[in-house]
Amino acid sequence: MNLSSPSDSIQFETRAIHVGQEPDAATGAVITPIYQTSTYAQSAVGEHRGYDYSRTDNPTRTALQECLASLESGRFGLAFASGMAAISTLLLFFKKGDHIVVADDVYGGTYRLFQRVFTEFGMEFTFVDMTNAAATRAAIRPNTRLLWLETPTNPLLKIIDIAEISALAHEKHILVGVDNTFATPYLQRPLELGADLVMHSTTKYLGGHSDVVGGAIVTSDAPLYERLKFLQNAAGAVPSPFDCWLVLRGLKTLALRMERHSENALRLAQWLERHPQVKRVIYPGLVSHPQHALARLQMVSPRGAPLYGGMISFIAQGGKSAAEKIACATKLFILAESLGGVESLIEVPAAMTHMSVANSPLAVDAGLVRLSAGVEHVYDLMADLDQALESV
Ligand code: P1T
Repeated sequence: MNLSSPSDSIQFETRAIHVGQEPDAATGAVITPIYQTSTYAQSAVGEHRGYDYSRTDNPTRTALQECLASLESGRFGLAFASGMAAISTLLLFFKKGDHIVVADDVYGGTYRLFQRVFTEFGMEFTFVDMTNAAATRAAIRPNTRLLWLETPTNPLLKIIDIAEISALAHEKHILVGVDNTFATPYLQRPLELGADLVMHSTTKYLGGHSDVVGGAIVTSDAPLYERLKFLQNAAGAVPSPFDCWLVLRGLKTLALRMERHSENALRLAQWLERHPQVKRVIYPGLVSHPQHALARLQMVSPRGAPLYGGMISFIAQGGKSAAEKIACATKLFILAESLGGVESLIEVPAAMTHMSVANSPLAVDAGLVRLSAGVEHVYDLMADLDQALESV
């Protein structure tokens, strides 16, 4: 059975466990081995079995790339050493004078890479509220080559209409890239909605256990893939075989975890919205979220149910000092950067993950608290947040 084509009739959960992961041909090992090798024996000069050097290709990485491509309904996957390595490699596809329109709420490291590294090479970036299609259209210039967005965005959880943005970009032959880290392909498949490429920090939900740093790009555009594959090898920001194996292991339970992350987050968000110490809760699954109607349509699991993911942001009564006190007072929610692991995390973006947008138009409210709802029992998570909120 060839499981590597996205058109296969087998379902998402099954593909997560089997695509690219046939039992090992040499030994029958059910789990893809960690091919911890830098190089491969050649039978004659230039004659090998598809692998000549592990920066170029490695069988554990191949398995991961095929599985990721299938889950994102794409033809080609590429794995990288981190989410930032994936974005950096993508930016090498462009050149001096090219213009990129970026959503005005993105991970702080993405903003830093664009504004403080690639502008130095003569590339231009405009940040715009992509929930507004007219504003996005107005930001496009003759030299615009890419529209780049996250949805839900980090950390404000805005929902951007991928189909609408893709349609307006394609009128002008501009590529659309979606950082699908927060939603994961279990909740949202941007390529099916018209995007040209999908990117992930596999560090987050795809790995799922806070024990690996990685990144990925998936596309169905063959020329784009060929160039990115060339750049993956040329620039060399590749993941280790062990790191690929950890992400592969995470993928097997992605569907189960995303169901529970989403269930816990929705219940926590609804509960927080009624809490007297909380001023405002931002969660796409709440009816009060400005793009809730869009989220209901765009964030749909392969089982057909809207699911809104595990990320919640809220503003506490009492602003910055209250936010920092709450983040230090939780016991189960661990105060840490990152997200998407089975354990719940809490952080204050303005002082942590989004320090690099301080004093920019993208600056985040200092009173904003971001939660990554894990898969613990929701009552324990509520009790923990309650005691932290009450302590302020
Ligand atoms: O950390 P790394 O694997 O390099 O991925 C960067 C990245 C890219 N895109 C999004 C949407 C992200 O959230 C991240 C990393 N974010 C955090 C570490 C964080 O706590 O938000």
